[in-house]
Amino acid sequence: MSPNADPFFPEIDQIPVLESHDTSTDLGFRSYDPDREVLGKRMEDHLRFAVCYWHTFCWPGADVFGDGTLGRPWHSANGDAMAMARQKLDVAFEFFSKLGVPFFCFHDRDIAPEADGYRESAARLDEMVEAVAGKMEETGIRLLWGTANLFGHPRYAAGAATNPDPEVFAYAAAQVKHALEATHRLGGENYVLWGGREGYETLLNTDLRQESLQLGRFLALVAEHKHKIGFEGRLLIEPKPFEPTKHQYDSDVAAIFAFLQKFDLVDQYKINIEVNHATLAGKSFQHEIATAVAHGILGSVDANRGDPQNGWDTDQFPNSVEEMTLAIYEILRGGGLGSGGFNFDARLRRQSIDPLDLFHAHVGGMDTLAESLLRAATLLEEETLQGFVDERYAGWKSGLGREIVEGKQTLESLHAEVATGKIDPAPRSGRQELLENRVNSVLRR
Ligand code: XUL
Ligand code: CO
Repeated sequence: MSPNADPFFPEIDQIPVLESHDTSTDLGFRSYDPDREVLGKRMEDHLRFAVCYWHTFCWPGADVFGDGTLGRPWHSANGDAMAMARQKLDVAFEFFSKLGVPFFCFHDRDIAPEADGYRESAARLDEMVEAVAGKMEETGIRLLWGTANLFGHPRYAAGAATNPDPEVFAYAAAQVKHALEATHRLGGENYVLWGGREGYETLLNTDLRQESLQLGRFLALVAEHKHKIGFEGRLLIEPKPFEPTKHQYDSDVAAIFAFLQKFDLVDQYKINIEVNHATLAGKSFQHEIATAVAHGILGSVDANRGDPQNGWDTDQFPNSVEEMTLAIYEILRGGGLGSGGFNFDARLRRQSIDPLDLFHAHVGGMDTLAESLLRAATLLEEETLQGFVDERYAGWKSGLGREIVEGKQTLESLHAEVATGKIDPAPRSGRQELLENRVNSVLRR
């Protein structure tokens, strides 16, 4: 905190690591222990937790039917915008430190409010980036990723890179150049592009082919600039199928992979997968992770959840060990998140107005993911599933299977072999129920 700032969370010193059955306080970790070794690596280094600046400190608790409920002092309508940004920064770093997370994430506009005109907005960002750098140095907290808000201002109503107006493309390019450089200045480990309004509301006024070319060009320019400035972090694209637009171009992992291939960008981008965006796309989070792992493009995770009865982005904190275990199992099998992490892109419910609710929410999310990591490690160590899968695909490792994938067989040669009568495959059980029981037995331990 700034030397004179009063703590915003005076009741909290540091969230303690407790024994798993300790019920003496609600605000303690029962599964998360940063130093605990899991598969030869510290828990903190597996999970690499990050708090998101936007939901946690910028969102006032408003929805389309009502005003903000959270009443944070820095949300006041008549305060000086930069003074409030500095107060928010103090509170944010107090929170990160007391919670004990190693990382945070931000949009340019989260840390520095937009002013009248580009130059003044950019100057505000520069000023706040230096203030953030000071806080990072003071606390040792690092930046998991930075990003640019290309969806809030009315100029982006019809998209940023995919806007029908090239001047909006130019404005977005300027903003991303600056946010990427700010991320670089702060030692960010990744830079995220979520396609905020890159999509359409109606096909009646939309040229899909043109917008796709624009998006391809934009992503190429960002990759080019990353190399030019020597930013060694990874570029990540975050899929979401709809909301705010009716259809978003980066709808899911498979759609982005196809897009990256078309524009020859597969080596430049990885994916930031958000749990509830997978749900909205009609996929499980496990599916999205497994698809990214299969294509070698898994980057990072935005951890939250939706509500099974609601079709919108409720951004609730994760609380299902069952769901997260299977996803983390896929992450571990794929070799982990590398320089990615678990960012809590999650917000409180509108009625959770006590500042301490922020701690309850994050502690619950961190414990859920830590417990899931432990269960996933067991699935891996005990080969609960892998042995069966290996055996199921063993035919592809040698003989006929290997010849097929290595291109040594043709339709004609395969036809000839089948016609001899030597090939007559017998169906085998997929054993789904048995495997589900095995997973449940690990979850119940
Ligand atoms: C929106 C969303 C964003 C991105 C960053 O649904 O998830 O907050 O994570 O722009
Ligand atoms: Co997100």
